[in-house]
Amino acid sequence: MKQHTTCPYCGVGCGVTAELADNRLIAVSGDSQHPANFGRLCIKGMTLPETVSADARLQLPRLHGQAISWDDAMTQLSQAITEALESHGPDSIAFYLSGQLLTEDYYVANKLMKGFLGSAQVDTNSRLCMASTVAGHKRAFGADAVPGCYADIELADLVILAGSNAAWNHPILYQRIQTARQARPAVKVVVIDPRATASCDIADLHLALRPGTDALLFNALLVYLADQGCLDQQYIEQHTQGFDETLQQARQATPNLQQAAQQTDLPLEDLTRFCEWFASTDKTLFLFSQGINQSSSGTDKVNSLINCHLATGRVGKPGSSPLSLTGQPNAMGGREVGGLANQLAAHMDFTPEHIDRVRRFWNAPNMATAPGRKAIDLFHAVERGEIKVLWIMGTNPLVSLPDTERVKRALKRCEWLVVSEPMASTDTLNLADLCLPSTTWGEKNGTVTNSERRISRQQPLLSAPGEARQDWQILCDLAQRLGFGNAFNYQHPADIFIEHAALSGFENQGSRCFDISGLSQLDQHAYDRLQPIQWPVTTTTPYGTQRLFSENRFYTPSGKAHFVPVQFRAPEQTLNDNYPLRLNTGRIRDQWHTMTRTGRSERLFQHRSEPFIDLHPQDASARQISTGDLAQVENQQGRYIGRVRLTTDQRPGEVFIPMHWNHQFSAQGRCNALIQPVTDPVSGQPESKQGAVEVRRFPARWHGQLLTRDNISAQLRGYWSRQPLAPCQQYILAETDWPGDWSNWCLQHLGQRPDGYLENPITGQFQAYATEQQRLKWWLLITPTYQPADLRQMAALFESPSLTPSQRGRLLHGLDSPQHTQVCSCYQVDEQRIREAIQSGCRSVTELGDRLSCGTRCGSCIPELKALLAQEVEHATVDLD
Ligand SMILES: Nc1nc2c(c(=O)[nH]1)N[C@H]1C(S)=C(S)[C@@H](COP(=O)(O)OP(=O)(O)OC[C@H]3O[C@@H](n4cnc5c(=O)[nH]c(N)nc54)[C@H](O)[C@@H]3O)O[C@H]1N2
Ligand SMILES: Nc1nc2c(c(=O)[nH]1)N[C@H]1C(S)=C(S)[C@@H](COP(=O)(O)OP(=O)(O)OC[C@H]3O[C@@H](n4cnc5c(=O)[nH]c(N)nc54)[C@H](O)[C@@H]3O)O[C@H]1N2
Ligand code: SF4
Ligand SMILES: [Mo]
Repeated sequence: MKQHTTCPYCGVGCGVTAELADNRLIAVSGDSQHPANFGRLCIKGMTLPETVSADARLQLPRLHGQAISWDDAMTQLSQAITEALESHGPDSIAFYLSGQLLTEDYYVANKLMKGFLGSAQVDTNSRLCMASTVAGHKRAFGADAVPGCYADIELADLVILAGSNAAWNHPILYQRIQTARQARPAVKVVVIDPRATASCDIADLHLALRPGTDALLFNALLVYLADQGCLDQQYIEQHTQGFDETLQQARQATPNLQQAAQQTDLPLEDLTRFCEWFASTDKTLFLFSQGINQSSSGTDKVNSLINCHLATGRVGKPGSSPLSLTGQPNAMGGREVGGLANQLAAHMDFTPEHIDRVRRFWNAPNMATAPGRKAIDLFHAVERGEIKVLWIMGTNPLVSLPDTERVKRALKRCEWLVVSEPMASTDTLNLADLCLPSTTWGEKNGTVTNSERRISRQQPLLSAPGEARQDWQILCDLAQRLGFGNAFNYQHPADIFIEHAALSGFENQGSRCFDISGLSQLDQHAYDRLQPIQWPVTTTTPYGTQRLFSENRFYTPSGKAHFVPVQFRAPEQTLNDNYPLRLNTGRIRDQWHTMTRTGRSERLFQHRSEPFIDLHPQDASARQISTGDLAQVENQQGRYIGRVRLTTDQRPGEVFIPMHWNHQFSAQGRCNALIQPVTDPVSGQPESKQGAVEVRRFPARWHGQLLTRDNISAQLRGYWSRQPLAPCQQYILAETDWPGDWSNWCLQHLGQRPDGYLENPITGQFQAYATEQQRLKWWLLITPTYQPADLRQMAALFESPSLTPSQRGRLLHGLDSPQHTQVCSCYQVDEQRIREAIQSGCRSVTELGDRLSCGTRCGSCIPELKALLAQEVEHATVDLD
């Protein structure tokens, strides 16, 4: 059976065709009809079947570690909420939600809190993600509305990627840019990012600016546009306000390009070229993401780039717009239902008029009347003990919020920490008092909205494991118990969606941009068959709306767009003698956030299998660190340990670490241990990309590689990182002191002395294994220096029902081939094979694909293939396929 649904990962929002049999997801492919991806999927989408099995799922509610019934769980929760309400008032209860909930879940949570419990203490992980763009849009357009659409990619002559590594994080959109550029070679691509990322592969110009200086760059562009007479004067006069002050402000700090080049650390020539291209290209599409948003001046950065678009009249025109790339699959849906603490619902605010309107629509007994706390402040209130019941849904804040130790203190302090989560073990869930098993992708039924305002259906494909429930149902159950049953009597997600659609049109009359009242008449049948559609959807635009503001009417009081004067501010986390390195954090190609789902796929670990530290060779040699060493990144608040990779892709003085690793997969791999909780004053978004740190070599005395049948993370000390292999778990270990007796060490840490071992006192190597009823239990290799090996063949011995003598011999003597970085995850082709193929004559990505298949499926590894070609072949003629 085939079923159309939507990918649960990034904000591209690709359509997925799922193939099912016997309640199993057999295969997925790209939905050729879906306008986001037209049949393509990236590696994360393609590996969905590897991540949906019922093992590792939370199947029953748990209270303080004990399984309990749903009835007991919800009774206890409703009592706790009632008590908190009575003793401490509504602001002692809080929800922390997620851009990965479906719109229907989100709507119900927001309605319950803001309309019925009477508190606006609801915030979401979108605060860490899109809050600066939301605030920037509202300041410029009067509404949080994305003017452009994906079809602009094929129309644009200049595509700018600012603070976005789309090649890895929005791969299908990146491929659309790549294809457009092949079709029309005149198309130019500019990447603005302190690092040279995979996205630079198709860049005609890479501006490796000093971190945090984007607003200076865009201010300089504005001044340039004015000085060169490249403004759209008519547009500025008729459709905008605030231009003169804005230009004046920009000019004050950045009077000319020479100065700007100095301030941003860019070659004047490159900066000038960028300004010339922008000035002379009408069809300019400006894509931006977390390098812009996650900053203590994120909202200003957003407005400074929108200012340049307003100054040239390039908003909502074909091929010409600012277009924010949203991260999570339903970041947009959350904004539509008002999931942020400073929003109401359906793009309404906390004004008396809007509060009253929502109150009447919901028939709400306890409307919240003022905005609640934004995420960072909310967790600080939790730390102070002001929040008695905190309910976290669909996010893992112990990993993703800045200042991990402080978040941990807060979570431990909270009297009633409730976490709804599909997985059995996550860093946050493991601190919860009450764990509620939720469904997840594949079981959920509802809608998500992607970066271009397109609403798509996620369909239920599989039955929920154990007693997992839909998030909206859990919320409605609570609402019933609190006496609000009538307002939460939904039978199906369609009922919720229709109410949400009706609210968007309620007393709207064109006053609010978000209007999907055209969908408020759907019945369940039509909802189930809803085709992807872009909002607004009204009676006059029943088929949706591709671009916004094409008619130059904005949602500000004057109807005009606002220029926002921007004064540059440097990052708040300042470098000093103790912490002289700038810490950048972000994503890798094959993992999704805190790895709760992608971390279940063996394949997705082959590209990067350990927490790592990208370091410039100059910084490394100054600290006597070599490639492959373990190192610790540290500052006054925390520590991160990872494997060093030397790279000149970033400037000296800058360090990059991934955001993904956490205590389920490593000893000290949580990057947010190092980020201070400083935020943008307008949006409240944390400055996640500009930490201040020092790096030191981790003084390992020995290195271990361990395969075990069980997850034994809790028993390990020192450095460890874990990755799943099909039949077992693989650990990489390191410690700073040498144990006297390895056999004892095994007993202590692995629960059993070896059945067989081999120790070489000269080299210091120790190799051992243990069995349980003839089956392999664990295998261990200790070496004084780290020699990574591909252990997949050794791991296969876990499948042997009874180890033969020759297998036992292999366990002590054999070692698989050295480990090489996997480049193509689809066809599992590693770096070594690719280098060999190049050495034996392959000269292009196509030839590599013909020989090894690499790069021929999802295409995400093509930038890496090209980089290897360039490294291996001097003056290689590399195809741009
Ligand atoms: N593979 C994968 N894809 C994902 C996700 C994932 O976890 N894994 N997550 C999704 C989510 S929720 C999001 S929000 C998006 C994020 O997508 P992106 O924004 O592309 O992701 P990041 O890697 O966090 O950051 C992008 C770039 O910002 C750069 N940067 C750092 N500081 C600055 C600066 O001061 N100025 C500029 N111009 N750039 C800077 C970094 O070097 C980095 O390359 O990805 C989505 N897609
Ligand atoms: N330093 C640094 N920190 C960052 C970032 C960065 O670039 N640098 N990026 C930030 C950004 S942009 C983002 S979006 C966040 C992401 O950070 P998080 O939101 O914390 O990360 P996820 O791993 O996506 O967490 C989602 C959780 O919800 C669970 N889940 C999945 N499906 C469902 C469901 O249907 N219902 C429920 N109830 N739960 C579900 C998952 O198993 C997982 O535990 O991280 C932010 N933090
Ligand atoms: S690009 Fe994003 S939405 Fe599309 S398949 Fe990949 S992760 Fe899923
Ligand atoms: Mo995000």
